[in-house]
Amino acid sequence: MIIEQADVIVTSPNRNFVTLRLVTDEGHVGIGDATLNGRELAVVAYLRDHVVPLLIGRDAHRIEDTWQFLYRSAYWRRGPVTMAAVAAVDMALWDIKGKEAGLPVYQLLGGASRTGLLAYGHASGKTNDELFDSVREHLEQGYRAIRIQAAVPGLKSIYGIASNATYEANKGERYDHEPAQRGGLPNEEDWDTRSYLRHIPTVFEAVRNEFGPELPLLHDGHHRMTPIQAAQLGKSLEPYDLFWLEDCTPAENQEALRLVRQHTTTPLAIGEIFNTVWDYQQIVREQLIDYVRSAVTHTGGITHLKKVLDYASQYQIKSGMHGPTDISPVGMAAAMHLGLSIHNFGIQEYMQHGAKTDAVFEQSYTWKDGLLHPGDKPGLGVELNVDEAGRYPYQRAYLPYNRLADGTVHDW
Ligand code: EZ4
Ligand code: CO
Repeated sequence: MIIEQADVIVTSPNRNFVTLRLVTDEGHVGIGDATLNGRELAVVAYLRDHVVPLLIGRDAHRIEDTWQFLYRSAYWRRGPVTMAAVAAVDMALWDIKGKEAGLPVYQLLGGASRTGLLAYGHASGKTNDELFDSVREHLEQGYRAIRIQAAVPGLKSIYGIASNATYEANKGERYDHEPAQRGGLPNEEDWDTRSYLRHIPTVFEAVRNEFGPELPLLHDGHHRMTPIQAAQLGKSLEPYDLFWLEDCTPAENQEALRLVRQHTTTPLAIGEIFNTVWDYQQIVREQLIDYVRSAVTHTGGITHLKKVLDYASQYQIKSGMHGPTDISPVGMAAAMHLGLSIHNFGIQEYMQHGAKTDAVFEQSYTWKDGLLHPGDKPGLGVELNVDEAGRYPYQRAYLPYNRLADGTVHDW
C-alpha cells in the first residue's frame, strides 16, 4: 500500500488547526494533527517543504520505519516543530492501517484496558462565586474531575481565566477557551508569584468547602514558579488533596523537581511542552513526577508517546495527556485510542471544541457519564471535511506573554 498523495490543510474554524492528509494507491485516506499553537505555519513549512516529498511512494504500512526515517534522517532531532510534523505523519499512518484492517486504532494497540477515559474540564472565575458557577456548570455537563484556575487580586489578566467560562455567558454555545488571540500582536498579561502563592490556597479551601472532599481537583501553575516557590505551593495545597499540580516550574531543568519533591506530597504533572522521551529521562527515572502531560500531537505521534508512557509505567507514572482546544479533534482521537489501550492511563484533559470545529472535523468519539471513548469506526474515527475546512482561512494568532510589575518579561 503506497502513499500517493500528501496534503497539508490549514483551517481556522474556531481557531487554527494544521492537518496532514495522506491518500494511498488503494484509496485509503489517513489524517494527522500537526497543530502547534501560535507557531502553526512553521510546522506547515516543515511538512510541505521537507516531509511531503519523502512520503510520496513510501509503503504506508511501515509506521515504525517511517518514524525512524523521519526522525534520524533529518539529522536535526527533536524540537516542537519537527516532532509535531512527525506526529502528524504517524497519526495518519495509524489511521490508514486501521481503515485497511477494518479496526479502530485502539484494537491495533492491544485492545481496550478500560471502558472509558476519565476526563477533566476547565473551570475558572474572577471571583469565587463566578468560579463556583463554572464548577457547577461543568458538573452538570457530566465532568467528574475539574481544573480550578482563579484570578489573583491585584493582577489584571492572568492565564486560565476564560472571559466566557460558562455556557450561559457564551450564549448557549459550548465555550472554546483559547488563550491565543487572533490578529494583532501578543496580549500582555501581568504576574506576581507572591500574590499568587498567598491567594490560591484560599481558593482551594473555598472550593473544598463548597463542593466537598470527593471531587478530583487539578491546578495548572503554567511554568511560573521557582523550585522553592513550587515547593511552598505544593505544601500549602496539601490539605485540599489535589489530583495534580501541573507545570509548577519550567521543567527544562529536570533536576529542579528534586527540590519540589523533597517538600511536598502534592502529585505533580509535567510535559505539555515536552516533545521526546529524552525530556522525561531523568524525571521519570528519579520518580519526580506522577503524570506525563504530553499530547500525541506534540510528542511524535502514537508511536513515540506510547514508548514514553511504557517507560513511565515502570515507575507507576500515569498518562495525563494535554487536551486543550488547540489539539484538533484528530489529535484528541489519537489520544483516546492510546489512552484506552495502555494500562497506565491516568486522566484525559478535555475541553470540547466549538460548533464550527465540529463541522470541519466529523468525530465518532463520545463523551458519556464523564467518560470519553474513541468509538469503533476503523482508524482514528475522525473525518476531515475538506470543503468546510476551506471556508476558514488561517488567521495569525499569538499566545499571550507575561511581565512583572517592574516590566521584566516572565514565563507565561
Ligand atoms: O496554555 O494549550 O493545561 N493546559 C494548558 C493550555 C496551554 C495552551 C497553550 O497552547 O496549559 O491551556
Ligand atoms: Co497546562
